[in-house]
Amino acid sequence: MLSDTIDAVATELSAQTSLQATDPEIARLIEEEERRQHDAIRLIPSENYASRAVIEATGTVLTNKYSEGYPGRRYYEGQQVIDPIETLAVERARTLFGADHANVQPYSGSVANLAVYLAFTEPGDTVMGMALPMGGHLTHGWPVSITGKWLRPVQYGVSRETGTVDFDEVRQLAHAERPKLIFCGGTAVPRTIEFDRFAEVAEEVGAVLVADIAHIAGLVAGGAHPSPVPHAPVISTTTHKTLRGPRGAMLMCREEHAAAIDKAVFPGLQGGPHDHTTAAIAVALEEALRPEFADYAHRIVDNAKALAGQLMTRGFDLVSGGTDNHLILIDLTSKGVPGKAAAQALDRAGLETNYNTVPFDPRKPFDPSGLRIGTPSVTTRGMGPDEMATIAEMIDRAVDATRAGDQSAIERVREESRELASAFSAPGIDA
Ligand code: DSN
Repeated sequence: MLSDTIDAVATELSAQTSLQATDPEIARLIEEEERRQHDAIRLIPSENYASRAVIEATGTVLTNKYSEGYPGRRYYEGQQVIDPIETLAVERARTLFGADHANVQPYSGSVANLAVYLAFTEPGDTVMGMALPMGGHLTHGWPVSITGKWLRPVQYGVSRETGTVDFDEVRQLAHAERPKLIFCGGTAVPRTIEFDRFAEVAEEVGAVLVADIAHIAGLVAGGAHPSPVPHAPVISTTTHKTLRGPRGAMLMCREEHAAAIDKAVFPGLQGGPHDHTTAAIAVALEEALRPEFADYAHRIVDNAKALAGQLMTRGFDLVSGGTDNHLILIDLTSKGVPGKAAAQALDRAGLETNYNTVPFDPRKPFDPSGLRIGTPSVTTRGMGPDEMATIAEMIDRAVDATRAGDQSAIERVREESRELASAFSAPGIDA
């Protein structure tokens, strides 16, 4: 037992020495990033801390292997180990989400979405998705994306009054434009995605509904958000956000679409899958299948609600008036501070966020009115409602200091945020 531990420590040390010896500059920068992630209060809603086990799986000899094709049907030999790894990942995804079919090979969420277009559309076809400034994603048909250039996108948004999806608009647009695909989900959606209502509209117009659950996959897995599986024949997700896996993506679908989806991913868009990522996805899915993950998912939402409540008490305007999930979109207009200036000052204060457009934003995307924050990372570190109150107070002070140009106040928040961070370990990072 003791010798196993010594061997493990020796292996780890030799791996570190090896990177250090080969490329001390990169080794130092990685170490610096590790320290930065440890010392900051990370509030970007699409980020998280992957477990040590997930990180270990990504840094393995699996990166040396080519395995174009699928388990049992490869174009390269030597798949004795890769096949069971990919099969495990696929089976765990199917079990966790209750899906008929899973493809774990897409390199990223954008590529996963492109595979969906390839499987179901021809260039020039009409597709529908949420507009990027309303909370959608680039690949849901935004004009600068290939999906906006090579297809004919029609875009829905949110109601000016409620900040939530306007289903009258969705229905009207779908009936008028008859899209082949309807994407639901997005990157700045603080409310429950009503998959059932999107499915009704899709069925009325004969469109395929695609649920992009990249942001909320972990919440769905843990039962803290309704599942798209009964309603959406195709589901796209990344694996590194609330799901806490490695950088990667998955597609899930009903059996009738399995062949088209697989063909679109490989050979349609990609060559060899990233087997080290596949293994790490399998590990993350195993972690997400454990009962404690459901507790984690619910705590993310509890924390977001607590943080939202505290911010509103302090006079912050939240798009849609709050949150149902992991994400909060703050409209800073009433605070008299633009989103970018606030995000940059908060970063200096050790509170990592990102500036974001808010629906109907009068400002430009590179300097918008909003701030997007979320609770996956702080929840992973074990923080709870008390810490959310402290974080809201620090955000409030930093935003006031930004308006007043008070650098020393930002510095004081920096000290306090570092102290808060140091009280909670960060998985995957040695203290
Ligand atoms: N970039 C991701 C996010 O931050 O939400 C979406 O692709």
